[in-house]
Amino acid sequence: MASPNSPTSHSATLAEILSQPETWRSSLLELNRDGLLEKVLAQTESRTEWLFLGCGSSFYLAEAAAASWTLLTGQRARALPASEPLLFPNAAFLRAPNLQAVVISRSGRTSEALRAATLLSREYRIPTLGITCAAQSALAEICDLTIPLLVSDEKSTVMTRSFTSMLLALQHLAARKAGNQEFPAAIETMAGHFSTLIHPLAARIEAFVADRSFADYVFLGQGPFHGIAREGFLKVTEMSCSYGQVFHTLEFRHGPKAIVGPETCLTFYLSEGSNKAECEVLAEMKDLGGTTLAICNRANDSIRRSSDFVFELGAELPELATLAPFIVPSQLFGFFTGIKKGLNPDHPRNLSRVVILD
Ligand code: F1P
Repeated sequence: MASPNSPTSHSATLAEILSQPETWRSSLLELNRDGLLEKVLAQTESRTEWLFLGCGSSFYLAEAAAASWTLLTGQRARALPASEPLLFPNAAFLRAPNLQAVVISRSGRTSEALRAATLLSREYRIPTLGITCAAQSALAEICDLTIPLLVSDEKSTVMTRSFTSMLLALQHLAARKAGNQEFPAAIETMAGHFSTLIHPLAARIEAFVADRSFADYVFLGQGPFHGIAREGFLKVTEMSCSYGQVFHTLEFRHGPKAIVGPETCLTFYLSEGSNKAECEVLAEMKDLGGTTLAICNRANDSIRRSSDFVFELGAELPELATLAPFIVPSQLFGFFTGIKKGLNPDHPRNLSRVVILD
């Protein structure tokens, strides 16, 4: 890991990535404080369809949250970029009965997120729940109720611990709504377990990146892992200005695999539920000569044979509790790839921390 005077030793982004296990614990304490969670559950009790909205990382968070919501509660849930209801309101199906909106924004200031919250609340009379990492945000002024996770805020431009903390909070809310006592305890277990893995993982990723260079990056995930694959792509693109693409894992066979060669870096976010089908794609891409990273909870011989890099979480957990830790290898991969390319992930090229429109 970083020597005292290397560019990484003072990086806020790296420090925030490495702080995630502790931050997850603190943000869940914040969520449970002052009866906020109970208040949200009471206010949304009658809502039966959920629409998660956000921009950039917050949209990919919305995708992972929506899939988690349906799997945990059995209710219909979907995700849209905040721009969609603004530009195509009729396609966003805003008149669905008992619709509840959840607007996700780390800053609570992104123009599209604020405009979407206003449109849904004021024009369509849809109850809106905000979730943010900022205090006294414009989002909280608009939404009926807002979950503030202030301990998860960041100095970094790119979203890292804010993404995973808000995802865990929304999963926790879904589990509580479903009367699932196991999931909240599982998150605590996961955070404790992951805190023992994150530093060695960072060292391994830094070494792996140092030894290789790639022409392009592919991120593959199914079901609730697809939103994580989308965020993995964005992390590597934002921090290292690299070209990436995202697919549902099995979709990659249907044409895009034409690009695979030694300079193609493929990251697989392997579920447990459809592990066999996903591992068949992994083995096939290895045979095509691609460089493969497997992010999984349990590795087996087949995964190890087909992977150049394996991250095995190795914990007895409900599958959804693995989504947050599974994004961390890609956060680290994007960071160290950016450093290797002489970039500064704390100040990513062309990006601002918040997109404010006129
Ligand atoms: C959303 C966002 C981030 C992106 C960049 C610009 O911010 O698009 O996803 O990484 O930081 O802003 P927010 O609405 O969650 O504050």
